[in-house]
Amino acid sequence: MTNNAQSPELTDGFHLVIDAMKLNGIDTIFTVPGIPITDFTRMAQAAGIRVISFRHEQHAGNAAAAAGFLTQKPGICMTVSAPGFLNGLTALANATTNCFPMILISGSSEREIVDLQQGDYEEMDQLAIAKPLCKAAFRVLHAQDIGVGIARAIRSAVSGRPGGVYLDLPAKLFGQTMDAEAGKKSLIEVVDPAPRQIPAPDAVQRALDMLKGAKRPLILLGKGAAYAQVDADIRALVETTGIPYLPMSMAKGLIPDNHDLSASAARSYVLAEADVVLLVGARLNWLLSHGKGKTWGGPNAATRQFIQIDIAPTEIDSNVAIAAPLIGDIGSCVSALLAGMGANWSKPPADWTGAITERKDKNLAKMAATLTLNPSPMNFHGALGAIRDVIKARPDAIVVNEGANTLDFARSIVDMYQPRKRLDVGTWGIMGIGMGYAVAAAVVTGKPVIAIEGDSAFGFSGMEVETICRYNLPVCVVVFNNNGIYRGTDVNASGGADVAPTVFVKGARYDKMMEAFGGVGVHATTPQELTLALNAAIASGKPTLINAVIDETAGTESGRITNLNPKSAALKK
Ligand code: ADP
Ligand code: TPW
Ligand code: MG
Repeated sequence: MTNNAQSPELTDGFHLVIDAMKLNGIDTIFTVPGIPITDFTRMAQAAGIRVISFRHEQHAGNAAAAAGFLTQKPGICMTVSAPGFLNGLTALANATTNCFPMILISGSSEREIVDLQQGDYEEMDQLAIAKPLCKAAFRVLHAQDIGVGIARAIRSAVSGRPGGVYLDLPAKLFGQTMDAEAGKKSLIEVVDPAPRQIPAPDAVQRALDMLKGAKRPLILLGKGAAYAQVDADIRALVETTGIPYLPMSMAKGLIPDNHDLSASAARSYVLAEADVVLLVGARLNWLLSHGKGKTWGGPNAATRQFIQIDIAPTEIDSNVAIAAPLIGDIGSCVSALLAGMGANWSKPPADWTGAITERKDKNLAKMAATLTLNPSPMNFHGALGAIRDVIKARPDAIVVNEGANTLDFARSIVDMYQPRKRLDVGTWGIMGIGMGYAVAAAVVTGKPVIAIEGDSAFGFSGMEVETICRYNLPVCVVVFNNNGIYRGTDVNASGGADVAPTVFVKGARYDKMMEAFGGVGVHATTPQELTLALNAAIASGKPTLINAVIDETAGTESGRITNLNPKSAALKK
């Protein structure tokens, strides 16, 4: 037990929280200090916890969420009361939406004053506000309950479907003292925080029977499958069955994207044609067109059957009927399927796999031709072709990706070869995750990080380049600078002096932002310059920002989700 509270026989709230964290293997905190947690961050650092201090709580929160996804341990974000708490809340809600385990711990003002609305410093009923936006929310009022509070927060974050948890710690709690020995006894080391959930044998058999009867089977891998860290079994499932698979964007690399059975380059074909679809840790939400409509049309639309592996039973039938739900943790479900398959599982009919290969080859050839065009000014393909080759040579590098065109093109052009190497805007398509995710990826893995950022997307978290420089993290940010949101060519329809809402300062030099804090800034106008700078950044491990100048006419409105833009009824007439 840390023992520098007021008296050798006493401990206090500060130290109990720190000791509870250490007891549970929490070694990093992402934070912005201030009343009432400033001393906490100092003491945590003194006690050997890594404290990464940000410039804005949203990015500290995003870092915690990414750390949770990468490690299966809840990422910890710690903030001050009211405004700091609210800044962290977007990240907490986003983590919950994406099923990433994190804990937002916020200091709060005095309950007696808050509840009577007497106007305390940073007064806010934080617990009530957090509750609907996360998986669970707790408040600890007494020092002797800190152990229970931390244990419940950890369990809630990582067990079952992972998600965000809010833990409210009033300022007064930190200074509360209690007997050191009793304090030590009050702490809980969480045993088996994310218990395995074994699927029922009849559910396994139902899934196997359905898969066996399939003529045009397809496996869809989602980020739940990446999170589960059972990479070898998932690869064995695909290879043993010989079933073509599609990775959702954060499941890219779980099996190398250049694998024979990857159907990514024939995506629309396989979604339309498949007769039995096995979902592994992927939800049938908007990213999969809700499992219906044009995307899922084709001759088998009426009879298509879904098998869904998920840890959350209520996910089943959320959009379409699921014929074979398989409820359990992905590791247990996949190994049960493998065990049930036996040695002579017959591979899918050759007309199915052959038709996919044919389309793949055609689309890949088309893509290769586009990538070699190299127009000037540089377009998305030129720049991403360069990044694609660098990643191929450094498959251990982690890619962070946000933007619209910058996101959609990078997802299809930049192949991934290892699991959990791609972090992006996820379920919400949220902008602003860039620098937070990049910091977390660098801190928890020590691997090179390449953040592929639209110029708009980068702006949401751009100030954190100072954080990247301060901790000297091996992060290379590539800003795809096309002078605006989607493109830089919109005009103000009124003819007034203001530029259009989607247009930024032309020819901005984002590279200077990194230079301002001692990092390396590069202005790149060709794929060759980009390749050189990126390789240098990876070799040196120095914080780098490459301002990649992209043709401002090259992008399309909303990237690939133009169809989700509401149309003006007046203009349609
Ligand atoms: P994607 O966006 O890649 O399609 P989603 O976030 O929509 O992925 O889906 C992830 C799913 O994985 C969630 O429904 C979640 O409940 C599930 N999941 C997460 N971890 C596990 C696990 N260890 N075992 C089983 N299911 C899991
Ligand atoms: C929190 C809306 C979606 S994509 C985008 C915005 C503002 C930026 C696109 O421009 P960018 O990319 O990054 O320059 P590119 O290559 O197409 O030019 N606020 C939040 N989340 C979202 N999704 C938005 C706004 C949006
Ligand atoms: Mg842009």
